[in-house]
Amino acid sequence: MINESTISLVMPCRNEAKHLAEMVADIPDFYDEINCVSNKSSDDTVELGRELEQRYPRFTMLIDDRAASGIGYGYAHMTGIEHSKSDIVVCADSDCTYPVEDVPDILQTMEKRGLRFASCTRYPDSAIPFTLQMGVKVLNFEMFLLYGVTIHDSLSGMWVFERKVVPSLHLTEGDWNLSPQIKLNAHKYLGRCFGEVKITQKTRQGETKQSYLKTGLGHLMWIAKNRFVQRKGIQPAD
Ligand SMILES: Nc1nc2c(ncn2[C@@H]2O[C@H](COP(=O)(O)OP(=O)(O)O)[C@@H](O)[C@H]2O)c(=O)[nH]1
Ligand SMILES: [Mg+2]
Repeated sequence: MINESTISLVMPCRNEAKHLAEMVADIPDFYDEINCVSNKSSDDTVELGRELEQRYPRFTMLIDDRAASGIGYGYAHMTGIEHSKSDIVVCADSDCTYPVEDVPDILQTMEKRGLRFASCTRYPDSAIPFTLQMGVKVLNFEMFLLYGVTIHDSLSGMWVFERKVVPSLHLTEGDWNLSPQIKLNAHKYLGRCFGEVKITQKTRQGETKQSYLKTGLGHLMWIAKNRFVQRKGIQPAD
């Protein structure tokens, strides 16, 4: 798969100027395209992105400043995915935490297991703070109870998938809830072609800007509410 396929990287980005140049310089050559999408950055992220576009022909700085209650993580992803032209799309934060260099191995695992969408699970990982692990476990359990899906990392922000499955993902959530939505929809519409692949998380560069408690409660509500939303007339993709 890796030999024949082209690969796009999608990076949602808000105020990551301090380490963005370093991160982009380290992105392996097997990525044909890098779509970094700034959402309401108030530091030099966008200006730096313009410089990186001059330096690296495969790099594009996109801007999507839409936000839902101040958050635009989902909008940034949707815009990056929409602009991706490769066979394979890889989504990962712009904070150096996700091992984007491991994608060849991930693709091999996907091929062996017949997956078209892989959510990259960070768990089990004892290095992740206990309270964060507990929060994720609660959401994993909620997903199991309400959707029958067994998942180890309901909030992973790294996904690898065939671009052909994008219409099956039915992405609509502009805020943090795009993260549970993409997994639940991949499970719902792709069935056995959806699965998790283990990764090892790295140290974050720069500070997280989110409140885990507030975001976690938002996810808890959204996952429950989404269970009862009727989707009429939606057909799975080929
Ligand atoms: N905080 C925040 N980050 C955003 C937003 N839109 C895009 N991002 C990017 O989304 C990624 C995830 O945010 P992060 O702070 O790393 O959250 P965490 O991984 O849960 O700690 C990062 O690459 C951010 O730069 C947004 O609306 N708010
Ligand atoms: Mg992150």
